[in-house]
Amino acid sequence: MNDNLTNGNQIQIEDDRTGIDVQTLKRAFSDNLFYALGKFPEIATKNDFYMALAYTVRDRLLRRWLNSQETYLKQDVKIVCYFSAEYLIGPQLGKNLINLAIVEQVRQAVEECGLNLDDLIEQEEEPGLGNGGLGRLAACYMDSMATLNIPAIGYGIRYEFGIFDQEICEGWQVEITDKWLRYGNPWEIPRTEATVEVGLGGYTESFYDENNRYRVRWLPDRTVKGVPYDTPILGYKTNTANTLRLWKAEAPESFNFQAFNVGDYYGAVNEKTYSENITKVLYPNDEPIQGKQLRLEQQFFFVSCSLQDMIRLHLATQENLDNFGELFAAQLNDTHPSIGVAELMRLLMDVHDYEWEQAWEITQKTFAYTNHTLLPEALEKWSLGLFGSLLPRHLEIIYEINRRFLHEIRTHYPNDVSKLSNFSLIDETGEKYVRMAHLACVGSHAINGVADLHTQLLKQDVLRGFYELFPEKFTNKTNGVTPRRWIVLSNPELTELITSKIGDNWITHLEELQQLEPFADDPNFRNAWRQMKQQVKTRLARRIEKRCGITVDPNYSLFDIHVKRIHEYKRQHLNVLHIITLYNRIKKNPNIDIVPRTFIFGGKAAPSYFMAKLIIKLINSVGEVVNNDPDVRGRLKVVFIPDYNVTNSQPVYPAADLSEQISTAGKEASGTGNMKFSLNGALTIGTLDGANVEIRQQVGEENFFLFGLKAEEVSQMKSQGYNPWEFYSSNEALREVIDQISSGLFSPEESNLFKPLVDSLLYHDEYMLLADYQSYIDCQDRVSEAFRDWDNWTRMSILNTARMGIFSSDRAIREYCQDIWNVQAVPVKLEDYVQAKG
Ligand code: 475
Repeated sequence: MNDNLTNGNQIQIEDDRTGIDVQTLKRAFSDNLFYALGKFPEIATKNDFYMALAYTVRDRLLRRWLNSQETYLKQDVKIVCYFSAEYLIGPQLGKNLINLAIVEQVRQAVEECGLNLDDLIEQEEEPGLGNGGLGRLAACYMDSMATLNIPAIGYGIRYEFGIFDQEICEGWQVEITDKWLRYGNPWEIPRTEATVEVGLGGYTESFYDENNRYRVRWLPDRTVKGVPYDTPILGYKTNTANTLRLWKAEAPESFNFQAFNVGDYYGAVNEKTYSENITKVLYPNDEPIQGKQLRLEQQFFFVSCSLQDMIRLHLATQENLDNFGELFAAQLNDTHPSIGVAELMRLLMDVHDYEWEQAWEITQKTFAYTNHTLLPEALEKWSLGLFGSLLPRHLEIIYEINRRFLHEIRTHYPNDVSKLSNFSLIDETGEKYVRMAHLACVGSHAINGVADLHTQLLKQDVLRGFYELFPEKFTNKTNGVTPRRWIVLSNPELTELITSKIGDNWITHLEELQQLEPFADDPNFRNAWRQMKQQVKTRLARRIEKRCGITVDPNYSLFDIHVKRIHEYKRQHLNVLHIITLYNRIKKNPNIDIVPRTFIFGGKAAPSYFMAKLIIKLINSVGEVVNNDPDVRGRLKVVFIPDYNVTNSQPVYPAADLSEQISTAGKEASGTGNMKFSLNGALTIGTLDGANVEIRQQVGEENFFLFGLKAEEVSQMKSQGYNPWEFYSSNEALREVIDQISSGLFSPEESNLFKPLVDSLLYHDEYMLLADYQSYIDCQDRVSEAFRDWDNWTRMSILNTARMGIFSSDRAIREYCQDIWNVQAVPVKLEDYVQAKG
């Protein structure tokens, strides 16, 4: 303890909750263990230690967090409100240590307590509040906004159960409830004082107010309370800490009392359960589920809570809402929050007395919409019946938006009635639906896709009419990922190597990775690079051994990795066709000279998506045969890593030699895993789809393995009547592979097991695997040949990392700020900010 007494007789004791020297950290850690967890070290569990450390770290970012909020409130600054039904922020401890720049002190402090920092970091249960790319993008953007000192609030849903945990039993996916809150969440603070109420159901009535103005009011038949839970999102080495505000649904007390008074105790409790259901569970589909009332309730609930919250914040410093759109930029992360357009109109008109025209101007100025998908079946729509019974007032408002909009259409296209039904916010082609993408498009001042190709296809295809009508609204914002999590935290070996050559400025200015280019020709650097790769591959190999009981060779085997949600359009099964093709070559000639490969898969299938689950089973079944065939002699290994999530993905990206990005061209909006791989020095085998196109442009054609049909060739071939059978019957190797799957070679106990998959390929092949098969195999052969030349492979690997700088989410956020949000950075002061030493 005397270590805190310094400078002779001038006594300085660092605050237990802010000091960041090793001794203070140790004391804070044991204080938290005692006072927050109520444990002596002797009886503390690993989780107690994790919690004590998490509180110790949280203490150290609270000052920044509160100062940030105070700064935003005092100055009239414009705030970005990111509206997203999903956030996949991943574990927080490691990230916060990096952003506070206190990793080494903390490592030493816990070591001196006889603990290991990496073990404690691994103890954290991540908040799996999203399905995949869309939710993870929201998390990267929150990180970048904080790092760039952009005032921001992330609004979303605090699901009690996030995305299910996946186990693999006999090769099949089994879903386990994600009880992420079981042991407590040290990062969130409930703000019950900011609770709001949300109505649902009921009816509307019109009336004349005291000024004899015609008005409408909504009389909901039930209300739900929204309680905000706040998580600080600290930027990297800056004072800005923004808020992720997630809403939990609770029953209003009044219901309980009312029912209790009439003695209906059961009814009261039932009502409570019903209300709280709204934020109970994340829908585990990465495509929308049509027609589920609870899903619409979730969307409306969090959007209404958030807009009411913004209005409250606004009116704390402003006289009225006239300049709401000047002080808030609300970004709609896909159509999931697009009901916000109607809800803001309702709040402005029915609650705050605005006239339609001014309310509409404010609404359009406030919202902007990001589209994330080209799959037509993924466009959200709600049947009028369901919509009207849950949100009667919003349906009226949507009708009025539509009436005015279609009036514009009529003037714009006077002689074309077909335009009316194409543009209408209401789909009247069969059963009637509200089209959420149309609502988002008319209610926003900006619309963007998430990669160049995706934005082009939106303009040509999915949102073509809207593009013709308002071309000025459309922009592209190619996705990006945060280098803090996806390089610094996930790949310390690479971080150190890069920094040893070019310093560490690249962590916030990722373009500076360019400075690595000259080192691609330096034999010493290449050696160091290869060793680094070997080291991280060995790390992953150990995990695989532990987790799956499969031994893989990190030294000579090419790590060929395919991780993402399981989906037919992402074509994990095309990868399987390649594995079987190689297997057949070995079986025909056991002494064949083949480049050893480890095929690593990971990803969850939506629980109701039969074909995706069958693909998981196929991967595992093929693995079972290939991994255990003595003829293979370990040259091919197939691994399925269970429960792919942010935590489990972090050791995966750094260890890849080859990144599989093989979606059918025109189907993957962008991809972000593709960026994480290439940034970590993997080479990509990919189609010209999503951001692959731009990645290839950046890294150079010669450093990218391209194959397959292009988007326009896909649609051309489709329109000419694509026949997969022709490819099957004319390609011997392909035929053999398909026949083996159908014959039960990989499912001896049930030979018909994979029939649905085979039939789908032979008779429909929606995603054109058979058309792309030969091109894929040829390209994989080029990959193998290239891998034999280790030195050149390493060179290509270095060039990939060096040229990937533009795929930082910092770059993406700067573009959103300039082109869509019109917001500026606001530096936050911290008088007693204690700089990290050394
Ligand atoms: C794209 N999720 C990627 C990524 O832009 C892209 C849909 C409905 C309900 C719940 N979740 C979803 C998505 O649509 C999604 O994740 N889309 C992905 O967004 C970020 O990189 O290509 O597929």
